[in-house]
Amino acid sequence: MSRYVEYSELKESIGKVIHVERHANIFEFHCTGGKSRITIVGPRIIRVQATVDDEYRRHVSFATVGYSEPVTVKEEDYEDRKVISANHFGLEVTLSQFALRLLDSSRSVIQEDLPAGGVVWSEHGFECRKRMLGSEHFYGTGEKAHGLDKRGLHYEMWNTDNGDHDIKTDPLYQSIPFFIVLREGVAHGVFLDNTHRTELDFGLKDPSYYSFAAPDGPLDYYVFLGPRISDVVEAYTSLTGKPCFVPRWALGHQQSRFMEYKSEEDVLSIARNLRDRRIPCDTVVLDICYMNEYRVFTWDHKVFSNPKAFTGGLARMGFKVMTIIDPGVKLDEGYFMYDEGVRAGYFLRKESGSLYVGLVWPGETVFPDFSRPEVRAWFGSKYKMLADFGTSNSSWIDMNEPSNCIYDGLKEEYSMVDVVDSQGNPWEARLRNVYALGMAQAAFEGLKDAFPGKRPFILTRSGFAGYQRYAAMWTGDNHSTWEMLWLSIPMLLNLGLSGVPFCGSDIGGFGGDTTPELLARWYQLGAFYPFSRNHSDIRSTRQEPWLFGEEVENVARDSMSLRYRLLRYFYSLAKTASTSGIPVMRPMVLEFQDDPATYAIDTQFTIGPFVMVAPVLEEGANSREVYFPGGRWYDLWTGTHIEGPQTLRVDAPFNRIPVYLRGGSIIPTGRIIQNTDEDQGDLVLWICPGGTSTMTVFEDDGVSDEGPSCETVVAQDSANDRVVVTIDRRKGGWKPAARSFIFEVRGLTRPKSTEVDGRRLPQAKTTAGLEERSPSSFYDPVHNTLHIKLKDDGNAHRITLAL
Ligand code: MIG
Repeated sequence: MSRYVEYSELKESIGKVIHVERHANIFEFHCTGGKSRITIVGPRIIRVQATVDDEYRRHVSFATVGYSEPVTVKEEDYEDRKVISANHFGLEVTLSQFALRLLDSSRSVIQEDLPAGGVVWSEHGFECRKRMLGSEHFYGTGEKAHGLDKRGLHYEMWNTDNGDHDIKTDPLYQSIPFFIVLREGVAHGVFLDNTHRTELDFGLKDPSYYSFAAPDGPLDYYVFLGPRISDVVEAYTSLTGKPCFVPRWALGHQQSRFMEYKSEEDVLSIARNLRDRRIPCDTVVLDICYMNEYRVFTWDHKVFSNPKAFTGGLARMGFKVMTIIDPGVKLDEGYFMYDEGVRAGYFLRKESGSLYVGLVWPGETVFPDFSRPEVRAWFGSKYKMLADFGTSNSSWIDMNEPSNCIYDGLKEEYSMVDVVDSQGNPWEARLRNVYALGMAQAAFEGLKDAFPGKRPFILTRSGFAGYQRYAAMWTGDNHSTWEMLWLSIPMLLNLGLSGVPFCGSDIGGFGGDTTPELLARWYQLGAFYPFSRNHSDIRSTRQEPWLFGEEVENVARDSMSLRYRLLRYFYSLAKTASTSGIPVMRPMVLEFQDDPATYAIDTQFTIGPFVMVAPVLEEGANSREVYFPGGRWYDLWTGTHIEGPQTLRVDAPFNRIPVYLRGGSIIPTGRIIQNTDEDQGDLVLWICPGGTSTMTVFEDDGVSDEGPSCETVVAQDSANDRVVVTIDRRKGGWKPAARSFIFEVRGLTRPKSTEVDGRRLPQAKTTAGLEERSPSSFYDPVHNTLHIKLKDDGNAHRITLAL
C-alpha cells in the first residue's frame, strides 16, 4: 500500500518552517504542509527535495551517477531566515513561508522562489516556480526544435517519435529536463531528476516566473552554480556522468541511406564511389533492411550470404560497417530473441499479465524491459554475434522512444498506458522516458564485452538525462528544407549544453527531396557537426553527393577534406568533452559570455575555442552577415584579418563556407586522409597570434579504453613585437609515428628574426624546401604566413619571433 498522499488531494504550498535539522551537509526543513531536504552535494551543486508526506518519494535515479564532493558549509540564523552558504553561494531560506533565494559569491540574487513559496502542489502534480528577474536567457533543455534562447517557450519531456516534426514540434525523441539560466552575464543551471512527463516553462504561462513541474514522481531538483556557462555544464555532467569518449573513427564521415538492398553491390558501390572520388569517409551504414524481416541480430542472408566476407571486403577498403538495431523483437515463435525473452520473462506486459504486443517494422513486436540489469545483459550479449560478422564496435539504436505503430499513428489497441514492466510495476508514466537510456546502456555494456578494452560507439535517437555516458545522438527525422538546415544549429548547440557533446543531424535532410544547392550547403555545415553523416529516407531522392553534379561533389569532397584535416583538433576536443563535459560544437555565448550580442546567436557557432563557423543558411545566397566578437579573427581562406566587435557581410560563394580562426588559435591539423586509421603525417599547427592561449593535443590508438595515450601542450604568447610559441615535453606512454612539427603562423609581416631554442633558423625558399633542412623556416608573403618545421622529438621547444 502506498504511504503517499496523492498529489491530486492537495492544492497548497509547503507552508511555514516548524523546525530544522542538520546532518553533515543535509538540512531538513519540517514545514506545516510537508518537508524539504536541502543537500549541498558539492561546491557548485545544491540538491532540493520536497514532499507533502513523511517520506520523500522513493525513486531510482537513472540520470545521476552518485557524485558528491567535500564542501565546507556554514549556516547562519536570522529572525525569519536561515542562510546556508559555501564558497560559491549563499542560500537563504525564508521561514515564515518556506521559500529559497540563491545568491552568488558576490551576493547578487541569481534565483528566487516566488514569495508565496516556490513549490505548489495541485491536482496536476507539483510545480516549482522561480521569479523571472528580468533579463534571463535560457539554454539547454536537450533536443528541442527551436532557436537557441528558450525564453518565452514551454516544453514537455515525453519521448516521442515525431517523425514529421518541424520547428516548434514538441515533445521530440529525447528528454533532458535540464536548463541553464543566464542573467546579467551570470549563469546557473537546474536539473529536475524526475522521469515522468515533466514540463519546463520559461515565462510563457506567466512572464513573472519560470517553472518546472511534473504530474507525479519525486520533487527532486539540483541547482548548479556558475558563474560561467562552462562551470554549469561541468557540474551538470559531474552529477549525470561525463560523456563517453567516442572512438576516433566515429569522428569520421559516414554515408548512410534507408534503402532496400537488392545485393551487396548496393553498398559496395557506394563505398567504391567514395574512394574513387576521394571523399573521405570512415563508415558505411546498414539500415533495417539488412536484417531478416526486421528481426534484430539477424541478417538477410538472401542478400548478405556471407556477412563476414562482406564486411571484410569493406574493411580492406578502409571502411567500418555500422548496423542499426531496434529495441522491438518480432513476435515469432522459433526466433531465438523471442523465445529466450519469453522464457526468461524479459518483455513488457499488460496489467492482465499477458505480453504487451505493439506494431513496429517486424509486424507484431514485443519490447525488452531495459530497466532490469539482467535484461540489459541478455540483449547486450547478442552484440557478440554482430561482432563475429565483422561489424564495427558500434550500434545505431533507433525507435527506442519506444516508437510504435509507425504505419499510421498510434492505434488505441496498441496504447502503452496500462503497460507494466516485466515484474508487474506500472511502466509508461515512470519508465517510458528512460527506455532508451536502458537500451543504450545494454548496447554499451554488450559491446564492451564483445570488444574487450575498446570504446564502443553508440548512436541513439531517444534518451534521457545521463545517456551521454553511453551514447552519441542524432536528431532523428529532419527534412530536406532550408529551415531545418538552420534548425540543426540551435538543436545541436543546446544538446551540447545539455551534456551531449557528440551529436549531429542528417546531412542533406532525411525526409523529402534535397536540392543540389541545399545538399552542398548542408555538407559545408555538416562537416563541422560533431557527428557527421549523410542519411536519407527510403521515400526520398537518393542523396549521395555525386548524384548532383560535379560542383556538389566538389563541395562534399572539400568539406569532408577540411574536416579530416582538422581531425586532430576534433579528436582533442572530443577528449576534453569526455573529461569536462564542455561541448565540441559551442554556441557563441559559451565562448563570449561577457558579450550580450552573442546571447541569441544561433546561425553561427564555434568548434572548440578557436574555430568560428558561419554557414550559409539561405537559398541562393552568396554572402551572409557574421558577428565578430571582440578580438582579431583570421579568415581561414584568405588569411586576411578582421577586428571585432563588428558585424560584417562576408562573401560566401557556392563553394565556400565562411570560417574564421580566432586570434590566439592553436589548431592541430594533419594531412588529408581518406579514413581516420590512415596516418596524418606531420603535426601541422595553425597558429594565429593573439594574447596568450594553450592547446592540449591528445593522441592514442583511437580505440582503446585505457591504453597508452599522450598529450602535447602547445602555448602561444603574442604581443606587438613578438610571438612566442612553446611546446612542452610530451607526456604519456603513447608514441606517435615519427614526424615533424610544422607551425604555420598566420597574419604576420616578415619577422625580423625566427629562433628555435635560442638558435636562429635558416630560411628556406619554399615550403618544399622545409623538407630538406630541419629545423628551418619559410616566410610566405602572399599569405602572410610563416612556416617552421622541426622534428617532433618529444622534448620541449621554444620558438621566438621578433616582429
Ligand atoms: O520508422 O530504420 O530516424 O533514421 O532510417 C523509421 C529506418 C525507422 C527512423 C530513423 C531513420 C531510419 C528509419 N527509422
